[in-house]
Parts: sequence; C-alpha cells; structure tokens
Amino acid sequence: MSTGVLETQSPPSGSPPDGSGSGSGAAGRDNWVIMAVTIAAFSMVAAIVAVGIGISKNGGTGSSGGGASSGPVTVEVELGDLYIKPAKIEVPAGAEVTFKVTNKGAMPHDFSVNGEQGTKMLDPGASETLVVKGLQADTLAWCTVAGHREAGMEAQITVTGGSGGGGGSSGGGGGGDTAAATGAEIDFNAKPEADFKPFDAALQPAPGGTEHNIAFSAEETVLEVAPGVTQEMWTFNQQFPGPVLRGKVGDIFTVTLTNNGKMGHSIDFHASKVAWNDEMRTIEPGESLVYQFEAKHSGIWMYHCGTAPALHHIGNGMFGAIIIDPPNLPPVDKEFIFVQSEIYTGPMGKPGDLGKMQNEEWDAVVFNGYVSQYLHKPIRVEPNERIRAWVLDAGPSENSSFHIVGTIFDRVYKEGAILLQPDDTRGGSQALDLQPAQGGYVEFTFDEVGLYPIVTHKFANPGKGAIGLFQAGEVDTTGVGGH
Ligand SMILES: [Cu+2]
Repeated sequence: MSTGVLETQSPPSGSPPDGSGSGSGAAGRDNWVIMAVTIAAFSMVAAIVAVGIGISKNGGTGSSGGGASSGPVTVEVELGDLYIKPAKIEVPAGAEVTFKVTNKGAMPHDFSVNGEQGTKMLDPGASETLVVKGLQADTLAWCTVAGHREAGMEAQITVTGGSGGGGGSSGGGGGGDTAAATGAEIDFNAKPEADFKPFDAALQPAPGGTEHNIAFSAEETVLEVAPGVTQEMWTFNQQFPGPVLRGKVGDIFTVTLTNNGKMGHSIDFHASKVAWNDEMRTIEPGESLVYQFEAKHSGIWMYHCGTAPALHHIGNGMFGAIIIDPPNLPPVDKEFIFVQSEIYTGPMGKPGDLGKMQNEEWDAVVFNGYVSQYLHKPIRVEPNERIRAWVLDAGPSENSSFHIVGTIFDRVYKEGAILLQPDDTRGGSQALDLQPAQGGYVEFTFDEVGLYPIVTHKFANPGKGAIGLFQAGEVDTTGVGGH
C-alpha cells in the first residue's frame, strides 16, 4: 500500500526547469517571432469580425408582458442553452408581476431578478412561478449558473410609467459586472514579472510501487495566465493544468476528490474503464468521492472535470495529464511534458467566457497554462541529449500540430502506438498531430548549440501564446523574451 501523492509538476510557482534566464536575439528567432506576431495581428482582425457578427446575432428578441396600467401582469419566460426569452420585458411600475419560468434547455438554469429574487435552480423541463411586486426602476434578470450570464442569459426589464427609470435599480444591480463584453485582453508582447516561475515542464519518472493514493482538490483559483492577466480558473489542486500523474500498466490509482469549491465539479480519467454514473458523478461543495481504477492500457491520457457544461469546466482549465508508461519504454536523457489548451478570457479575475468557448473564439493557445512562458524562460537542455517530449492536447476545441523548429523527430508514439522508430529504413517526422483529448510523445536530439522554438505548426496559434524555446547548451540569450 504505497501512499503519498505522485510526483506532480509545479504550477507557475514551481521552479523553472533550469535557471537560464533570458534571452537574446538570435537573428533567426527574431524573424520568427515577428512572423508569429504578424500572424497574430491578422487573426485578431478576424476575431473582431467574428465578434461583430456575434453581437448582431444577439439582438433583441422583442418584448412582451406589459398589460393594464398597473394591474397584475403575467410574463412567460423561457430559459434555454444559453438564452432567456424574451430578452426584453416591459412591466408597469409598481405592478405585481408573475413570471412563469420554464427551463427548455438541456442543462439546469434559474431566473434571478436583479440578483435579489429568483427561482430555484430548474432542471431541464421544470417550471416555476415567481411573483415580483413593486418594481419601480429598470433592472435586469439573469441565470446565476457561473458563466451563463456572460454567455447571454440576461434579460432587460423596463419599467414603464411610474416615477421613472434613471435611479439605481435598487442597489446598483448587485451582480457586479453587467456585461462581460469581450473579456480581459492579452498583450502578447508583454513580459511577465522578473520573478515569474513557469510551470515546470520537466517530467519525473513514475514513482515506485504499484498502488498510488492521490488527493485531489477541486476548487476555483485565481491565476495569472498571461503577463498581467488573471482569470478565475477552475482547477485540480489549484493548478492549471492539473498535476501530472504517472505510473505503469497494472498499477492501481486511488484518487480521493474533494470539492473545496463553490460549485459542482467531477473528474473523468480517460485512463480508466469505470462506470460514468458512479466515479464520474458530480459532487457538490464539501463532498468527496473515491475514484479507483487499474491502469489497463499505456498512453498519455487526459483527465478532466465533466460537470455540465463540460465545455465550460474544461475551457476554464479543469484538466491534466496522466501518463501510463508503455512497457519497455527506452531510457532517454530528459523528459518533458507539454499540455496544450486554449484560453477564453472572461473579465479580469473572473471565469472564462462560455460564449466564446461555444463559438471556438479563443484568445490564446498555451503550453502548460501560460502564454508563451518558455519564450520568457527557455527550457535548458544540452546538445546531443536524447529528449522525449510528451504532448497532450486538452482542447477543449483546438487541435495541435506539435513541432520543434530545428530538429526532426526520430521516434513517435501517438494514442497507444509507436508510429516511428529510429531505423535506417525509415524516415523522420516533423509534427505530431493531435485532436482534443489525444496524446503522444516525440523523441529527438539537438545537433548544435542554440535555440529551438517549440510551437504548434497550426500557425495562427504561436502568435497567440503557443510558443516556447528549448535552449541547447550555453547561448547568449540576452534579450530573448525575458529580462
Ligand atoms: Cu468542474
């Protein structure tokens, strides 16, 4: 019965793979970054166009309600994924208003007037009648499920007649951010603070023993995801991505998940074969569950929160990698891990924007949870070392064409199979292609002292943060990305 947490990768507060600090202007690299930034600027124009379309699409849904001058009024309200109909409601000042609210969506929603009076959380198909009396000023109503309001579940309530609009809807609207707009903006040229510590990409070997007992805490954690940009990430053990777990085929993993957060969460290990309705069930704040499985197949697997809407929980950072070593995995000099994912910014310090996630409008694509972190802190290795890089595409929606500029992969493993081995009869490989929730590894050496960019060759994305550097040997890096 071995206990203890598996070795885990550090979050951005861990130590860097190797000090190396800063960098400098190898001329080729500069051109490369200029190219990436140019591409980023171009794609930003595309994003603006897309947002424009989104706004016009969200236009009013017409109004309803409003009846006699100040007699009782009934308003039928439909909740869906993710809208409120009608989006504009008119009621007479001071009237008794009966909202007949029905959830026609596939996920739970509620309807809260001004954050003060509302229905209970309504399961799909459920209805509730809500009576609100004496509204005197314009106000808003919304769904209180995290992210739903930002995604469009907000209705305007206009009060007609009476002493008039103006005034603060009794308390200024309590809910804080009225509209998420476009979320926090990432400056891809900004540099992190001098004491920035990247997520440690160095991967440790699997610990000994065949049984692994692991404590996981599900909770919301405000983290920096780009220089000066914080988001409320939904995390395992306060990390984005979550801890890296490792073992071998036949090992037993016993994971105790405790929900220390403020909303329901769950966990789904792709490395396991267990019943979805048991181990993967959602637990409420304060609850725990034990998720035990035998690792029957090797691979690099995704684990993630699967609570609805899973897109929001994954898009907000609730995932990680578990590596089950293939039998006879050859020794190498160094191993690293890169988990690629997108970031869809919400307002500063708030959760990511579900509406952007639904439209695949990511603001950034990152390796190990932070924009361009290994550009700022290159990963130090030595020439001619054999290096294995494990890669997982966590998505939730974007694929990866993992590539390292200046080398060739001579051994490639993807989704449980060796695709390529070093051999005089075989060629080389330039990119590992992964769809969301797929993983593999590549092996390579660097033949010369110098800098080697790490990218996804889906070239809109390096300019949005999916870029880093390996530094092979002593290189004058004054000025590269750093300080
Ligand atoms: Cu979750």
